[in-house]
Amino acid sequence: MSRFQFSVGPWNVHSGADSYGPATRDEIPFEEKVKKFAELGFSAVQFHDDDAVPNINNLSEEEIKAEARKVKALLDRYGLKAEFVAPRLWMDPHTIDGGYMSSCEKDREFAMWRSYRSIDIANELGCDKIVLWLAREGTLCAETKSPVESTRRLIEAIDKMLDYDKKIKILIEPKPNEPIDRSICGTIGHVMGVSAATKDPSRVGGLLESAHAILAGLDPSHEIGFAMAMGKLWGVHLNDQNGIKFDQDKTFGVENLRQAFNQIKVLVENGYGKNGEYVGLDVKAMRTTKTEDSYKHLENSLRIAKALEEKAERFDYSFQKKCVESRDFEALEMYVMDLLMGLK
Ligand SMILES: [Mn+2]
Repeated sequence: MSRFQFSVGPWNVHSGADSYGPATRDEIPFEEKVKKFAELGFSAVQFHDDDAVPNINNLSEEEIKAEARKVKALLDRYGLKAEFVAPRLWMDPHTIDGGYMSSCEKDREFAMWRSYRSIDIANELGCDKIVLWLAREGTLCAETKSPVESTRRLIEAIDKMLDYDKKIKILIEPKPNEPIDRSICGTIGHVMGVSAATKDPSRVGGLLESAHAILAGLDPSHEIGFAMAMGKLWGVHLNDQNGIKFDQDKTFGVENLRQAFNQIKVLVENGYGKNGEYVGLDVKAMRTTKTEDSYKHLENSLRIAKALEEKAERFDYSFQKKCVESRDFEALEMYVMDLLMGLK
């Protein structure tokens, strides 16, 4: 029995299309995914605004809320909560050059409209978190935007969201690059800086994705720890990543088990989840995966996360203390490897 409540986004189950090739699996209807998520033991679903309300651009504000209420009823039917809503700004023709930081005023207004609608949807779904993955906020050509002005525009956009709803919390999910070349807000440290510069830092925090930290050349467990030290880790996207390349969203723990262990360990040690935070997965099946195995990467991620939680619980802190005092880090390292190999 895990101490954690797990969440998952509908995009975790996808047809296998990538930048270089078409789909390799069938699309699975939204309700079927939700039913399966409940069966797999998830407690909550993560949403993009248009996961909850497809065709959002062509609906009125009232129509959007009505559509969101239908999704809430569907979640209730399967005993699931909504974790957050994230405006999906990167897919839209209005945000080719970015949303909050676009050079075009009309695009920036569109980004705010989608952000306000995301807040409306969150309210209808009964959740108080908005996640900003700033996919296209940065530069493809460095001289097109001032990093100073762009950073200020992000802070202004968040301030407007905080004004729009006095209870909403904004979580920035940092990523250093891809699809943008140079991101404006690439790490949890950047997120803490932006949070401090907003009008209500108590409502602006972070969501750390393992793969994004690795892409920044950082250890995810230290990014998690840094945010937790500030009381601002309000979400995680656990997954894995083989080195610094494109964002792979691999099954949690399959590339670097020790790094995965240390992510779970820091969450366990610091009481993550005690304020209702979810352990979110953001994992993709391999392109070779068949339709009938569409959920296997989720099952495997849960299995590894729970097994590592059990390892973290068994971690021998008195032995660790002894090793640290005698500066025998070699023995401590071998103990961790033995623990992970099932020899302890
Ligand atoms: Mn990712």
